[in-house]
Amino acid sequence: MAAAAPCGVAGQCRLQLLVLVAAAAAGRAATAVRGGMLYPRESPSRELKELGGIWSFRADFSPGRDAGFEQRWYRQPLRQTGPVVDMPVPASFNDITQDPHLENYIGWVWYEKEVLIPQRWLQDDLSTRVVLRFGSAHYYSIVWVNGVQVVEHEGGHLPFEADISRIVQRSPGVLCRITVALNNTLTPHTLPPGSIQYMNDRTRYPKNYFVQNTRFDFFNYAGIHRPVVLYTTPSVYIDDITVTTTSSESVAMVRYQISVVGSELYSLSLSLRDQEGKVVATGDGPSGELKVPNPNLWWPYLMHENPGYRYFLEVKMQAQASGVPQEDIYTLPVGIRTVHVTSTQFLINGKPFYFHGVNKHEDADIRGKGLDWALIVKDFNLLRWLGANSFRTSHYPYAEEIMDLCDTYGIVVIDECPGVGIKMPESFGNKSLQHHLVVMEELIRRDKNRPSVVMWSVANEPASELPPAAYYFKTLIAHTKALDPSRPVTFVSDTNYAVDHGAPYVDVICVNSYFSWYHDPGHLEVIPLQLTAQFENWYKTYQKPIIQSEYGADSIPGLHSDPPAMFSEEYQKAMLKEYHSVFDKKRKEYVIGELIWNFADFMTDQGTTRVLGNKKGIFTRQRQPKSAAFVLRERYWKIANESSCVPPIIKSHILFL
Ligand code: BDP
Repeated sequence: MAAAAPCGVAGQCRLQLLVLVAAAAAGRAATAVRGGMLYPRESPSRELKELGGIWSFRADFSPGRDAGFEQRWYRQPLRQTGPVVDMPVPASFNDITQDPHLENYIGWVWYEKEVLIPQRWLQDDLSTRVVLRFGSAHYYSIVWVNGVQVVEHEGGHLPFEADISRIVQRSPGVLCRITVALNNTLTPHTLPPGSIQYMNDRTRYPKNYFVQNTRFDFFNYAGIHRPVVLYTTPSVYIDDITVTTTSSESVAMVRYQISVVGSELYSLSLSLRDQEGKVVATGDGPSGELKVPNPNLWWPYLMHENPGYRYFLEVKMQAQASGVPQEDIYTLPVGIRTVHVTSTQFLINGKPFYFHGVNKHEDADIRGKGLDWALIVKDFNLLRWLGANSFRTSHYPYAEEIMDLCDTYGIVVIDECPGVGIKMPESFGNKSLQHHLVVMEELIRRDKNRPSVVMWSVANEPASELPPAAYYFKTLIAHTKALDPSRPVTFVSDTNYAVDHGAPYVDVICVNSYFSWYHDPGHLEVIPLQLTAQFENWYKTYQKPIIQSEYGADSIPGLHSDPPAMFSEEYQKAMLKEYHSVFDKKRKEYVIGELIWNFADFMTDQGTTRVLGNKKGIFTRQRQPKSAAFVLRERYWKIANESSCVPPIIKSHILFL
């Protein structure tokens, strides 16, 4: 990625400084994440207003990318500061215009939307709390409402919000102006990390030329990627709910913990309803246990005829605030399931679970990483057509809307944080680690109640052979387990088993390998030997179950070659089959899963090994199947049907789908 930065040395410094100063400040403020991050849902006490659509947009092309701050663009309508363009939200900004400078832009961009706050939200003198929430924005965000800064957040892929009640109360009836400054610069201490490289050789580069270097293999799309909403709660409100579940054959326990903000004087009542709306358990108080007789467990797709069963926990809070009665109601979907790991198995509800699934990306033409309902539903239909029961959120947390559908359909998730491309030694220092801990806190706060999430992944392919990786992963994994003792933790490794300093701390070994692709290219015949040795070495060293968390080959749809040659559809198929024959031997022992790289082709930086992106998808970027998709489909359905847990009815789904 390259961008001309027409600025002097001072300007160059300012560009980096803005990010670094802001990031450091956020790190200090947020070492422990405060408050809950409940997904905004309407209820009798809560209203919701979506702010998606067209926003005003301006990239700051000034020398130091800092004109917006110097001229305080947030103080006035953005259009009065200079030329603006229309920008869709949610979407990445990169591919929306015809301007190549914007596609590869690095630095601050500005978004703005004017919204009318419903009169009734302002009528009751602050007993209605108005919250502005961003599902995610990449990477560093500062938000103002009517010129007043309300929140600052580091990191894409995770939500953040601000209570804006006081600001909107001040000017009822007037359009409320939301301004967002967003910076996509990645530094050695961001997640993912990156570095800005200034090209100072004036014989080869124009003045002030710099590039953003990264060590990950997807395009660093930026923008307001997920829904922006305004929602209300009473001023005394349900801030957070945590549930964990245990079960035996005839009874399940749903343990809960609830935090309320705004008053010490409140009462809580809970009722758990089944899918028919029947109350199956009730409770009260901020913590306790609900006993569910004859529970319907949450089962993965293809493991049960009714996968993804969820109960609904209605939490009702009643309080007095300044003598005025207040009531807040929030309903949380709850799946009852357990997860256990042994030295050879991954158990869901006590039954062995084999991950036959995919790795994905949030990626599509035009919208980049922006949330798109049509794409989301299409992808779930393709996953189910394929017979995939799981995916890893490679390489960052996916939208909450996607996670909801995983819960609903029973698609099992390995939930990965944006710890991808951690290769530089300085990215293993304390500053990076502190931020990584905060990111795990934010991720767990967001996804802790999701039955689909069965394991956390704290990183993908870090340089775990470096000595500081030992302390880094020991601390990171211990922190993750302390935050959520109910789920196993892993990270995904491509380091040699003998020198991996992080592997001692994981519950499940996740290994990526590209035999006959990046190593011994074209030599499919080496796969059985090398893959068998890979599994045996890891198992001998750690006695932990293993997931093949990535394997794959690029193929250009329509490119054919027999005998198979690299980049043809035949080669991709042949490579999969060689891997599968080893999986079939080792899954009888301790291999507990296989996740293809990748579900669909996706965009990357330009490079000599990428042809308009990474082509290891079994579907094209437009979601059309390559030949490999049919190989995988046959295999996944066969595995599902062989499993003793699958009742015959599942078989008929093959015809249906
Ligand atoms: C793996 C990375 C993944 C890449 C893939 C590839 O984890 O992000 O896209 O290789 O090169 O090493 O296709």
